[in-house]
Amino acid sequence: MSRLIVVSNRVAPIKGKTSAGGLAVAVLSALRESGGIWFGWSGEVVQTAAVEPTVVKVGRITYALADLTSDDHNEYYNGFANRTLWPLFHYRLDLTAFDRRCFDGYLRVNDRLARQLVPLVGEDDLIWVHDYHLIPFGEALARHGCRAPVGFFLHIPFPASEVLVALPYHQELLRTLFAYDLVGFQTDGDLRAFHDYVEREVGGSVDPDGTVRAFGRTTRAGTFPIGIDTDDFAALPAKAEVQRQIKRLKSSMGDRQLVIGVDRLDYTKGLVERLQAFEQMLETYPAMRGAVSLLQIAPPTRGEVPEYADIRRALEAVAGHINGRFAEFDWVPIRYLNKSFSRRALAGLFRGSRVGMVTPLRDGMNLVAKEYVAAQDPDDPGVLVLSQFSGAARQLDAALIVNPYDSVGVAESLHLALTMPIEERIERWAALMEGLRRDDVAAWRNTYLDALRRYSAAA
Ligand code: ADQ
Repeated sequence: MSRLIVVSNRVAPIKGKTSAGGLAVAVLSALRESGGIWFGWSGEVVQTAAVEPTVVKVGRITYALADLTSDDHNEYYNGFANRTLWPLFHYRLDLTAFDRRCFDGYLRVNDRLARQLVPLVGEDDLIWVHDYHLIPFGEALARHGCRAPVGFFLHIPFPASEVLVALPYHQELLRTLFAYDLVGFQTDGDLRAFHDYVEREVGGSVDPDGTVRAFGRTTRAGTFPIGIDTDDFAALPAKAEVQRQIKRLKSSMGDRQLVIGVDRLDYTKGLVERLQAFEQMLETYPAMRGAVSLLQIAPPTRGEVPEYADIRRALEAVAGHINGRFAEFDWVPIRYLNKSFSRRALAGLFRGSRVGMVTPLRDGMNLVAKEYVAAQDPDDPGVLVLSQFSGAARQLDAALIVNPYDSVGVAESLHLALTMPIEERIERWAALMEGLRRDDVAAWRNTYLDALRRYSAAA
């Protein structure tokens, strides 16, 4: 089997427990199986970046880590990736910064990283590049003489053309996607948006077999929805330490019910709207006051990007307002925690919660939705309330699907979830779980890599 080289902006911690999410789990198991390299940013910001990456070998996996200078970090990471592409691809034109200097920095860093990887690439290697930080990476690899097959997977949504074309350099960016042998998206909706852009904006064409032609170049594009390690996650709540934690959680709740939300603190996750819908539920159904709390876990991320400080302030204000309005001396409606938890701890919290609220305003997939379902007790499962704007909603249609902008509708669904009879909870959960077992992370990885091998052999 060919050796795999995975390229992503960040590389999972080399030592210690993997508290990592979907991408890291998928990548690690693939690399352990076939042996290979994981290449990415070391997380270090230095004065002068080294010419060669630092290479560390652990078992069959070689980690190759490159540093960034502070200009790189500002322009590539904080700038074009997180202040332009992230908001734009999540339909937040109002938060999108347009700065040619940052785009140039993004192209420069992609070029340098690709140049650093090329000497490590062997003849039979297969390269898999991940996410929006690295769209031009494949083209940069080719520029530096790399001839290995290269695929790309976009973890976030691909926006509608009307939104995408607001980016002044959309053509310059999008033509680089055509350097890949295969471009993968999370959902059919994303793929359709890509086809639409190609056909309507740049006069390209799409063949029925998935071949896409534009800019005088050809690539293949397809849908590969990412999954979780379902059986592994489902086994976590049985562990003794998780059992103890669930007991502690339940005794802190008494006979009250818990609704849980777990997200990075990000404006795409619909956190303010979620809290407002919870408030609406307490207003519309007074019997729920004192009977249910929302546990919202949201550790801060991307602290150097100003929009993230804004969302943090907004969330604190709305949580404070709701608690001030409804709390009693022995009950608070919202428990808001700003820290991160291990996978095990999260599994315990999911298991102890009657409802999982996953209500992003836009999300490529959303793995929390899948993890919540996998962690449930098959004999007494909780209910998932899921945004129609998450990629996961395309697969998890036995959840209660909601429009996160409609606080009255979300409040009704939340109430329905909290009062749902056990037979219906079991029926919905079993349907969801069947899909999660079939379309797990191994299926995602294998389907993608098989397609990449096939298309690159045919090219
Ligand atoms: P994210 O935006 O980070 O990922 P998501 O898929 O929900 O969103 O989460 C990724 C992982 O982080 C999950 O495994 C989750 O358990 C973990 N996580 C989230 N909040 C946490 C917390 N408070 N403490 C500990 N762990 C936490 C991007 C895209 C998504 C896409 C994924 C994978 O934005 O749409 O699903 O990549 O493709």
